[in-house]
Amino acid sequence: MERTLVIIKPDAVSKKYIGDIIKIFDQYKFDLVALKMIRPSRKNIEEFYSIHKEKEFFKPLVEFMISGPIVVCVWQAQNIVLAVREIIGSTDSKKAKQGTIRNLFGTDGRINAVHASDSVENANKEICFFFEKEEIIEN
Ligand code: FUP
Repeated sequence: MERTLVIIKPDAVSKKYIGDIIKIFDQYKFDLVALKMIRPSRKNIEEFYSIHKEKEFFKPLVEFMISGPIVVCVWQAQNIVLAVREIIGSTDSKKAKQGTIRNLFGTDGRINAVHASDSVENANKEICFFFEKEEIIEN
């Protein structure tokens, strides 16, 4: 069984897409095992995206991610990590396949509605980054 971290980003929260996005994952019968709405600190987001700290888009990315509340959630199912990456679509919402979450709810290469872990290894790190063990439901 795998788990993955999904972030509903500030654009999707402010546009009232939280319910639509959760419903999509529910329809796949994935299990929601943790969920909270937070206002992440600048330091938090800089650390979360530290792999991109030398990139020219780092500063605007951080500003965007702290521009409003976000929803962080953990979903569980067999082989879920790659499945969710397919369901969200490619990074740039303008290029994301039709029907993917980024295509439906995102705007461009930065304002793209959601984040999802890109590997099992990163999923485990990202889940620990946002959640204490006690906050995750053990089935
Ligand atoms: P992804 O794993 O699809 O979220 O993509 P990346 O890890 O490559 O990028 C992380 C975030 O950086 C993206 F969600 C949006 C932002 N980004 C930009 O703002 N500009 C870019 O050119 C690439 C990524």
